Amino acid sequence: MNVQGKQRAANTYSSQGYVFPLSAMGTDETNAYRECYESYSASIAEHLQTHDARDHYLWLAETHMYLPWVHELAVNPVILDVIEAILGPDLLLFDSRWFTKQPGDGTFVSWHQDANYWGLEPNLACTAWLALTASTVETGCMRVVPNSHHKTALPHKFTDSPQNALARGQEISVEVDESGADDLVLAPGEFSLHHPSIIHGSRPNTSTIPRIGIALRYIPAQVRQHVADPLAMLVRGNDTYSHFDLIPPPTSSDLDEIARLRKNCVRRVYGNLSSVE
Ligand SMILES: O=C(O)CCC(=O)C(=O)O
Repeated sequence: MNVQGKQRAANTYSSQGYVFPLSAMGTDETNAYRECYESYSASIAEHLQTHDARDHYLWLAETHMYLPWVHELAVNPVILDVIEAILGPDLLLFDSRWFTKQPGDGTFVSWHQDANYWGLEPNLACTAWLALTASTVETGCMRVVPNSHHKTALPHKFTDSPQNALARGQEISVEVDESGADDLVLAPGEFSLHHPSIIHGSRPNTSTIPRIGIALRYIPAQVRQHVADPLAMLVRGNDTYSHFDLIPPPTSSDLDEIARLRKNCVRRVYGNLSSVE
């Protein structure tokens, strides 16, 4: 993307709270990553089948910390260039999460604002949502309420639908006017960016193909996170603030090492939420 394209994307993001579609990679590269995802997903199929969507984070969150190919996706230069235009040159990745919906599995995401439960100060972050398969109205693409990032934080409640992909079923507890909601339709290899305060969610997959995408959450190095032992990965520039413990990019393809890292990372990030199997 050229300089003007990046600046246009950054301006749209700042005025309406999201921007899409942006192209991260071509068909061959996208297919190669989709195969990586499918092979990983086959290796954890038993867990995904025997656990509700709300518990899938145990295998689908923070994979950039333990799977080298996900780290590669997270440092895609096209994505990082636009994020840099928005957040500046020193970038950390503090969270990632695959959001997969199989045809007819009912998985959805309730209306929520990410900022509400991230504990970031200041509230500076940007999520890139990268599609490996078509993310359409039928497959259950993300939906956002335009300009809602200008609103103050809305009250949320925890809900307990097993098909809500959010670990605690976080949901805005006042009425959301979804009449003007925008569908973030993406082709494979495209991504959207959304602001931490934008109201967003998604409906179930009513199509015959899986929807596979990953949310990659970036912050500038000066941000603090008010949680015990904050953990992040430096993905561009320098971190002169040391507000986070920095985890190095994963390099091992040894399955035992991957399993050990997964448990450590997920326990560290989600420790007080659930026991990590
Ligand atoms: O993938 C989805 O449907 C929702 C994603 C989401 O809530 C997020 O990235 O914050």
